Amino acid sequence: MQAKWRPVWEKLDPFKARDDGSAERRYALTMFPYPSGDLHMGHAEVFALHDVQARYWFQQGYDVLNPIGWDSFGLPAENAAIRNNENPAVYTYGNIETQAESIRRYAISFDWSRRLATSDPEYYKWTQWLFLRFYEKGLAYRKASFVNWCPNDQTVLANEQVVQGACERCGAAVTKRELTQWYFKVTDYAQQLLDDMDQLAGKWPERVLLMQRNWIGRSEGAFADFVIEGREEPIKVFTTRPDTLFGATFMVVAPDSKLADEICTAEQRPAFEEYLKAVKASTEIERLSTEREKTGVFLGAYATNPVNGEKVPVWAADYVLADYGTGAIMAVPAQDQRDWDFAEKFDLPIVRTVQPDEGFEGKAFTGDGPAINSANDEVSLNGLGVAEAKAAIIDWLEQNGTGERTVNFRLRDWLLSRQRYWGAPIPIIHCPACGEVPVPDDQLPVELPDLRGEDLAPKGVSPLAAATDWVNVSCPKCGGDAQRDTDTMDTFVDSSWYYLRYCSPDYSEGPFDPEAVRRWMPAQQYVGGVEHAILHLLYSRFFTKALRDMGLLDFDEPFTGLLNQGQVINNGKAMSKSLGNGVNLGEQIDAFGVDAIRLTMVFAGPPDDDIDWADMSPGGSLRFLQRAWRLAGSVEAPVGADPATGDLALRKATHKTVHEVTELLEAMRFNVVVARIMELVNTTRKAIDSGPGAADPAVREAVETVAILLSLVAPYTAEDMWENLGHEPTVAKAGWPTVDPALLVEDSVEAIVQIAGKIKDRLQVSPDITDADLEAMAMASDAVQTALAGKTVRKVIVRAPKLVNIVAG
Ligand code: ANZ
Ligand code: ZN
Repeated sequence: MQAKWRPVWEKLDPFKARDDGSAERRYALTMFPYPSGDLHMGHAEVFALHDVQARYWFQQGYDVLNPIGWDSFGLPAENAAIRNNENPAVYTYGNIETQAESIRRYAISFDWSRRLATSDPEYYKWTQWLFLRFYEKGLAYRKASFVNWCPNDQTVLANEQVVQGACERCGAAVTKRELTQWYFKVTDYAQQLLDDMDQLAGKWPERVLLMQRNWIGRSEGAFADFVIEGREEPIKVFTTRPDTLFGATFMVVAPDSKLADEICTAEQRPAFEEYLKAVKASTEIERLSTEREKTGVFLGAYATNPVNGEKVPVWAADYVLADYGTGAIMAVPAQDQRDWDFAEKFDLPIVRTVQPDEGFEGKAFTGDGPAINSANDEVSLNGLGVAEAKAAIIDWLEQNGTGERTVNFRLRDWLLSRQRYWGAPIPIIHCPACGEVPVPDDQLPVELPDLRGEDLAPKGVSPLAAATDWVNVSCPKCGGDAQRDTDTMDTFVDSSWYYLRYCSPDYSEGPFDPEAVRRWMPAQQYVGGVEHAILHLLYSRFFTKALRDMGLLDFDEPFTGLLNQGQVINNGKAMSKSLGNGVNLGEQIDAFGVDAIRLTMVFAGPPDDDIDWADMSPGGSLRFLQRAWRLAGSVEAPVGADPATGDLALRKATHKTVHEVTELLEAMRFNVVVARIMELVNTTRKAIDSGPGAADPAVREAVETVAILLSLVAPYTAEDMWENLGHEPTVAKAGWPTVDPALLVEDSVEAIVQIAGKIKDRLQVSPDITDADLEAMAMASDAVQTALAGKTVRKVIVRAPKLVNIVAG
């Protein structure tokens, strides 16, 4: 069937977006693959689910944009290139061809004319162009800071790419390095990223919204100023509990902050330096762990608590992070367990300022309660609950000029520099005279020089730095000797805007044609893995908002629908090389065919559940498809036979199926859709073999319906059925069957007969039975007669067609 239909479809090209205003538009987007080898079972699942939605929209007559491309920059290609002594393009484009062929075979309804790859110079030209627009707006900037460093991949990592202290890609323990790097100012959009989630409520999975909310991590609180002897600037701390200020008995600053280095006294310096070394070797996860024994050093300095004038010692300890809040905290051991542990260990004072509940036996008390020990000459919090006490003390701080109300976010700026080769070069030139100079737009793209093999090996600086011919350029501003930036962009930059490029992939005046984007965006459906719940989706949302503020887009959110498919696992475990439990997609397709694999994926369960391949039966799927296919060969009624003259029961079954399947598709209950198609196949087979027979026009109607519904999941089988039914290809555009509401009326409904509130019988009755007829039927029931034996009927209450209640005694 594959050999037969592929050329036919390729010629018809039925899935090309028309974009001509002839129908309402829909944008069906699926996360584009990374070209590492051939397609795998995970791709097969996500594409199968995505295609149910896309093909449903095609059948409904929408003008659907369903594009495909490749997220083709990144480390695996570079590592393969080092191994094979070649340029990463060889691996990348080889795999893209392999995957493209597999996707075509898998018959996903993509519009191939829009195909793109982020490593194409025509694509990354615009990635660089976008970077420059961000740069002009101050949304891309360089700063020196301690960054996550993967010692194995020899590159920095974004916070998002550090999973439990390890490199997301290779699993090596991540350490810290001080480097000057490029950042995107995502934090400027923290509040909007949070607020606009209201637009996604009910359209995105709740857990994804929750993950984003937590990642953004909004905290309301205050800054408070602690003055240090001999230092003009006070130390600002960020606290979510300003009400506990009277209990702040010491301060802690992040050991790896400038502040710690600056205020440490000469006497304490050796101990501090020693401590700092140990801190740098530990991960953020370790540092924030509450389990771990607290460590720290006294910096030799004292600060003044602004509310009570007490002198409190300033310590450095690794549980305070340099890049959160101000990198310094006021420690309140009585109300914060971390501070309590620290105070106990180093023998620092503890003063309760919130009265714990009766019988409280813990250490730090974090609950609500009346403030105690919290008054100075001007303000008293005593007796106030936490919320009122916060408000009162912030007012006082603001009046005194020693603090202010503020909001803090956990979200940090996006570190985008990578010291690797296979990415979009950062289009900046460093000139000794002019500083950072953007590459002029008309010189884009800054193309990668042709490096290969050992040239690409990780060295801790970008491999591009060694390509001196490429690096050394004249400054676009002054013409003097200057050097290109040698870092490349995080590949998440590439994938933050590809969905916009799809709208006009050949546009040469900019990254996208604003008119085309206006026509297609936002995408109503985005299908992909939950592993992108934070990074990719947050970055794409940030890009959308930033581009909107530059006047390039006119919407707030790029994806108004989101479906996260589950994982395909095997024997209860994620497939992996080390477990040897991988399942080869190509072999599965060879054994069972594309349709059976697709059907198995869709039928396995709700789309967001994991699929354990060990429990699946692609052979069973194949047998079902053969059963469905045989129906088409059985039909004897001619094309165009009027179904109205056909068997009523079968017609009702057909129309009810379409009605239910439509609702199920809208609710994305794709597995139940398959179950309903299976039922209709069985009903139709019965009608042929032992009902009205193959010549009945209702049979043709039923089988044509099966073919159309099945086309969403099993395109080859459906196309073959369609041909056997006497139609021209393609069934994919046959049109969604219309439901005759008259045929949805049930033949009979169930009426319940009760005596003294107890059910005695159930009757199948016409939905429009009269009260009198229903009462007569109830009284004639054997079960009712038996139950009434020897009793007198006092009253009969009838609610046709559902209920008869008999009172007897
Ligand atoms: C005093 C205090 C008393 C605090 C109390 C909490 C409870 P979230 O909610 O996550 O924003 N903090 C501030 N900056 C920090 C840093 N750089 N590293 C580690 N901890 C830091 O947490 C804010 C709270 O975390 C702040 O409020 C501060 O401790 C601490 F009973 O200030 B709190
Ligand atoms: Zn210059």
